[in-house]
Amino acid sequence: MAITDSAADDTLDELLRNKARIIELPDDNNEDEVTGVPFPGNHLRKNGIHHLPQWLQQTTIGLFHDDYNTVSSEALDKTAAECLPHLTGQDNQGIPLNRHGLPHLQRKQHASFLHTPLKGLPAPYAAMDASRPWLFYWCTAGLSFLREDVSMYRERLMETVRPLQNKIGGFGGGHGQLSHCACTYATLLALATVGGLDVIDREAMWHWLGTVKQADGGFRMAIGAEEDIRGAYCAMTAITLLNLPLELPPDSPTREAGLTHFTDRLGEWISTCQSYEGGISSAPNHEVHGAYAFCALACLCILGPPHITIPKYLDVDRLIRCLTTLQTNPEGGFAGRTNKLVDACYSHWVGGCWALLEAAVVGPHEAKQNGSVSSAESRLWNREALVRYLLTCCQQPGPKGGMRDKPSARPDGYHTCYSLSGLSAAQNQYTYNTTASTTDRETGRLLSAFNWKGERASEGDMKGLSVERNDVVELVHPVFVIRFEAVEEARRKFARGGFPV
Ligand code: FPP
Ligand code: K
Ligand code: ZN
Repeated sequence: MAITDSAADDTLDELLRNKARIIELPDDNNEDEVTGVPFPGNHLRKNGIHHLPQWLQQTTIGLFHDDYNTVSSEALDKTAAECLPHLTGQDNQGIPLNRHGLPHLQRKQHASFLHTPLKGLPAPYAAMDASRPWLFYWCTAGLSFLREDVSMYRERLMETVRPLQNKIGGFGGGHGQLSHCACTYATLLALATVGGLDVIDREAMWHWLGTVKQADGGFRMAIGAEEDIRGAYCAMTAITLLNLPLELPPDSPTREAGLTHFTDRLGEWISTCQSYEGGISSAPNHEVHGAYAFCALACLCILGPPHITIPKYLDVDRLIRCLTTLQTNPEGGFAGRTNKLVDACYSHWVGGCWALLEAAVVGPHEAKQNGSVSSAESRLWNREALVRYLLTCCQQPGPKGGMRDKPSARPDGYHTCYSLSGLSAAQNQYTYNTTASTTDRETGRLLSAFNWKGERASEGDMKGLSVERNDVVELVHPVFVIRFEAVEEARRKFARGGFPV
């Protein structure tokens, strides 16, 4: 006999009654008069703040949390326990509250945290020698998301990255290191942010990218290195922002396999990274991770308009279902993979997927009723929960500032940059202009990634998200993850294409 819906409901009721553990609440909690749900917000009421959202009032540690303890379940419980006092406002770490009772975004402190590494680093940072371009990107881009002026870093950054650029094209992590797609991507975005793109040898870059393109359509991270989805996204970012020719250079080994363009077999290769779970892995048959979903979606948004390329190469419903499970309960941020912990950096890697997916789902015909972040197609994810996680759990208190993975972690540039871009994704609205051209007729440049529009959070959005104007982050480009102004400058600067420009 088939299980009827009502039988399924009964089973769920039973599970909720018997198995689901209501979160451990602070001492001062009574049941809420209206819902009968234990209400972890009495201390907020004491402060005259009545607003604690429904999802947080009713939250449980996992709907199907059973009594079988594993290393993973214990780590998940420990994380929930360290976050709850912050989420409920019991512990605000001394950060001043906005009028909705959420900690303000500590703009000045986070800016100072990001300026510091750009001025010189202490010896222990030698361990990061192969990742220097990432530090440049996280700090300069993060500062720009806070509307800080970064033009004073232009000359120095140009001089610093000059020796990282190899004669054969591309950038390595440090002096004398092999050119690498990730370092090239990070250097490019940092240079775009400070206005220093002139240092890049575009023609050499084009040749080098021709040596990492593979016959199956993907890209290796470096010559002889692994082929994965990061390579595809990083390489296509460079080709598009710098307006390099889409034709493979004559010396590209891939030409022998019959390929003629960087885009050949690329969408098909990305398809092979979608797993049985619906999520995206670094390469075919690897483990799904939220960060790779962003790389795949952003790369498809470079190849063409989201409503065309995303459904063409991915099963959108199954991807949405998979990413939805990554928003964690009760923290409200995102985890990178199934059964793992919330981490602020996934506010970008997973949080950044929604604008791209929403554009894929909405398409050209169902124009949005209004641009508000509360409109129906925005409900693929809980923006309010992400904002609350970032503002309450991820801000390091005190004058040094910075943002962190979770309360027990120390702040760093990586988590500060991607917390800010995740905040921007949650607070503002990003839409794709389906009527704009997708290719430049003169140069062949792919234009889809330039067709995004950002709209700042409206008064209504801010109220819905419990933030004030000063808690809202700048518009961050949903594909290139730098400010729109920096994308626009790169578009204009290389509009003529060819070598040299
Ligand atoms: C697991 O780390 C993380 C990964 C396997 C992938 C991380 C990938 C990115 C952050 C994206 C890189 C993108 C570009 C463009 C270079 P973990 O086991 O420490 O974390 P987890 O427990 O949260 O999965
Ligand atoms: K992690
Ligand atoms: Zn992280």
